[in-house]
Amino acid sequence: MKLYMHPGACSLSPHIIAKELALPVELIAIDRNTHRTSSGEDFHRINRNGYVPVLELEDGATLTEGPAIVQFLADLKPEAGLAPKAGTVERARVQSWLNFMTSELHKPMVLLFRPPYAPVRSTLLELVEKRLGWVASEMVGPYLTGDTFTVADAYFFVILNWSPWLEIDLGRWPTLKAFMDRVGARPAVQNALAAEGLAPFGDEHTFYAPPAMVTAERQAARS
Ligand SMILES: N[C@@H](CCC(=O)N[C@@H](CS)C(=O)NCC(=O)O)C(=O)O
Repeated sequence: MKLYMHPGACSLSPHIIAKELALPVELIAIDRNTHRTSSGEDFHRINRNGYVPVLELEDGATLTEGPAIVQFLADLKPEAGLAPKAGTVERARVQSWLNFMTSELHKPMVLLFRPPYAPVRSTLLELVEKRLGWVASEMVGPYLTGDTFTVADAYFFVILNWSPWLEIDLGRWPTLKAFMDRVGARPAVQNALAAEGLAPFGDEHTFYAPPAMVTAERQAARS
């Protein structure tokens, strides 16, 4: 299988799940400026929406939309328990979290990265922080649905990892900071981060960024 991705973007979520399941996945990085692969292939021919992640199966079929991709991967090895059996209330709870992540957090956070949305930045930020506060108040176990790590946790980890760039202080919610550290300590997560060339940064090594950004941050801290 091939995973079309940008380092550290939402495509890191299915990448983490592939590592958790020890599924061989070839990473195909898309140039953010040219929208091409390193071999020059036009990414819009693979996903006409132009965004990652895209999972390409062995027969050439493609799957888009992160929440669908992670469930597809988890169902390849149900014994790993990354997604409960389809049709159960437990599975619906995981899907509920995936849907919450994609619509209530991922989308407004992506807009916060885009200059045209600068005029509504404070409104978007307020909404995102309200939603984060709600998740923090809902979490009673180490993971979103309780004691078991699921595909929804990988997605949440990736989204939370964007906090420093959006100037969201995760320290406001110790539960979420502890969640980041807990998920970041998983060997499969570390493998996926390393494979994307992402290194820990900041005093507490909670977040991960490409080396160029880490170097810039260290230089800024020294000056
Ligand atoms: N609805 C899509 C959204 C994917 C998405 O927002 N991808 C971003 C990276 S996190 C992207 O590729 N942006 C580049 C672009 O839109 O050109 C999903 O959940 O998979």
